[in-house]
Amino acid sequence: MVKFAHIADAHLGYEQYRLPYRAAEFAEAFRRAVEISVREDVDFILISGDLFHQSRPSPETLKEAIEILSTPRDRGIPVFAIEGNHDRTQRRISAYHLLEGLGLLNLVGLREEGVENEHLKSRRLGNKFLVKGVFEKNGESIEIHGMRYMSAAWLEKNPLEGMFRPKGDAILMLHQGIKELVEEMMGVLPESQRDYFELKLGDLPKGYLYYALGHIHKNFETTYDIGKLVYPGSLQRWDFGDYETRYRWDGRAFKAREGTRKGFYIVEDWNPRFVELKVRPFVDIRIEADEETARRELERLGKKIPKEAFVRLDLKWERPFDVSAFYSLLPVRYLYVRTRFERKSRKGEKSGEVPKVEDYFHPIELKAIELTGVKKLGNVEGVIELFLEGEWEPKEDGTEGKAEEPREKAERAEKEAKKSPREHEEEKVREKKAPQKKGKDLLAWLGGER
Ligand SMILES: [Mn+2]
Repeated sequence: MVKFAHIADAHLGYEQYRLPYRAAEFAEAFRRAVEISVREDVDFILISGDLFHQSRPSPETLKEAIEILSTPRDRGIPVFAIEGNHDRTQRRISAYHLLEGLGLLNLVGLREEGVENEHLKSRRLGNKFLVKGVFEKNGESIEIHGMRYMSAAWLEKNPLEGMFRPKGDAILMLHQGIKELVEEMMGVLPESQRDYFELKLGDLPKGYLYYALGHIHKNFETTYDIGKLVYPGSLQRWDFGDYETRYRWDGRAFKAREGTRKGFYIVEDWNPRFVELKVRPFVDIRIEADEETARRELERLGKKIPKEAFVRLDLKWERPFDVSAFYSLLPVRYLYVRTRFERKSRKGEKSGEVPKVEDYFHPIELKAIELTGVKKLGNVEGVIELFLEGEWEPKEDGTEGKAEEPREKAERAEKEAKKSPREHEEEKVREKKAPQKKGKDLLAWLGGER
């Protein structure tokens, strides 16, 4: 009877949202997964790709990986690994080779040179070597086949069935998305993980007892042919689509929905058991309501949300309102406010008539939209100028604002914006306790994106 751990997508070194402490948390999750596996006395550990977030991990990240993987090595627990799309390299030597040289893991897959040792065996395949893992215990032998992430184009030319054939009890490790399974998961896949597939289910060679997959960051398990097929998912939450809890406003109340668990697998006698890890909670909130309702309801909801949570707040209403106060309603570790304010059609308007954008916005508002656009935050300086220079007065429905010569002002602001191109598209989120920026309220009004 064999017992092993299956870990995937640890993403060591990932400073999520540019927060160094998130990289520490990704490392911590991996450390706990390995420690639990060792404590459970597994026979071996599988790492199904994306151990690192980048193909060239920093010395600090490498040091962490070495420290964590030293425990199983010192206990004589072999680790078998494949490279993922994040950490594979086009060069001959990757960080995995370095770890292998230190006796910390065994790299399975296509390699330039053959390897023959206690845990690895090779056979020629064209001008390369296909290296497989071998684990023996009490006369029982298990083969661990697999290879690193490959593109859809490569896989089309090199069908897996031609390369992998199970012999006896065998495991197949791959770091790929599979069309049918991705489609099945679609509903709750992290947002950045949609349409991630290079294979169809039928492309998988049959006859393996366990398909140890990686790449899809959501935990998922099913069966294929005679075996179990498992994606453990990433060890930490990947984005706000990968939430722990989601709240949607239905017009009267927030409806809560639980997201996916985070963790890895311990497989005993070919039966996978999920081991949940307590990780940083991500909460995704969406509300479409007026300012007063949104304030009241978020204040109430805020009491239910853990202080250490990362929260995305999606606000939508038909007129803009000041969202700066919302930061104090949700006293969490990290808050990202996303706003969409769209005016609905006015009363008395003939249906079927296409409304003109000029009917809804003050010229300065229009210019502001043009300046900022989507993700053009570098122009925010220009927008601030635009508003701070006065004469700005919100335009009530159907009435004109009092701004004089808005076009000239807008043009001047645009020039200002071009003079000071700043780093944009990043730091869209204001972290709790971050220094308050000048013009904060205005920016919050404009999109809450800083
Ligand atoms: Mn990954």
